[in-house]
Amino acid sequence: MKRISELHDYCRQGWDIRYFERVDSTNTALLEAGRQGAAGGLVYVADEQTAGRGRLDRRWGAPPGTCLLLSLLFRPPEPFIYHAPRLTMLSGMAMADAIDAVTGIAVQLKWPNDLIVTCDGMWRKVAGILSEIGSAADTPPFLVIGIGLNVNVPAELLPDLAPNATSLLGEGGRPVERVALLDAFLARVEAYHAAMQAGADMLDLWRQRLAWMRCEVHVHTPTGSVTGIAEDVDETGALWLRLSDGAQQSFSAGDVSLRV
Ligand code: BT5
Repeated sequence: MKRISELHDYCRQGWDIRYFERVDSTNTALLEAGRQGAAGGLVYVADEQTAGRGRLDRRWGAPPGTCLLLSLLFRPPEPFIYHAPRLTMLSGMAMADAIDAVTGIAVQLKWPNDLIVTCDGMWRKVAGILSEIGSAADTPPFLVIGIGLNVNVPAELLPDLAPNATSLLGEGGRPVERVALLDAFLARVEAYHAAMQAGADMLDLWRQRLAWMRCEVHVHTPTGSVTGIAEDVDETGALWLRLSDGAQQSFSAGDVSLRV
């Protein structure tokens, strides 16, 4: 299998793509680059992360040379609170589209930032997104969106990642060229970005594509779990549940599972 670091001749207009054979975390490194003043459009891609991170300081694992591990730096225009959640939303949609285009595997978005494969009410996680805001003195905040996609992780290594982890190899039965996924992903990010600038609201598109809307779900948070009907998502990306007593409750973070 070709290692991404051997494909440093891949480039795409409008993006400044840098490759790491090994890095602690593409998000951590890109946040630092952003603080040092790096321009939007900088992309870090790694073959291996020694300290890959999920949300809430959770670990993100990836056997070296098997996954797409990347982070994008955005410097959105004002208002930041409008653009930042939408850039995260469009990145998830772009990766789901890229997977479909390159492999034909149907991937769904699961609130807030997971890409999953579903079958008979069961789900398996193929990718996760970590969106982080960076700042430096006297400059507007910037956004780093990191995605870890399990591409060619062999089935026997998946349980080491998480009990419900899957990979494109595991789903489709054949290895997938990571650079083809990267190229398709960046093309879709560009297309969504152009649509957004032309007035399309990524929130509407994202809302339509989220799994389990109008289903009964559990939302697990560090302070406990709440059960309700997943009714909507709002401007900030928060999930709104309708509880059994008719009240509504919103969640800006948490993990969702389907009530079975
Ligand atoms: C996420 O967090 O899903 C966001 C993951 C973002 C990773 C990318 S890789 C490039 C960039 N650089 C970084 O350092 N991070 C980003 P969360 O929803 O908190 O999921 C973390 C949980 O998923 C862990 O607690 C495990 O249970 C599980 N997990 C860890 N590695 C996994 C994998 N490769 N596939 C599926 N599940 C995994």
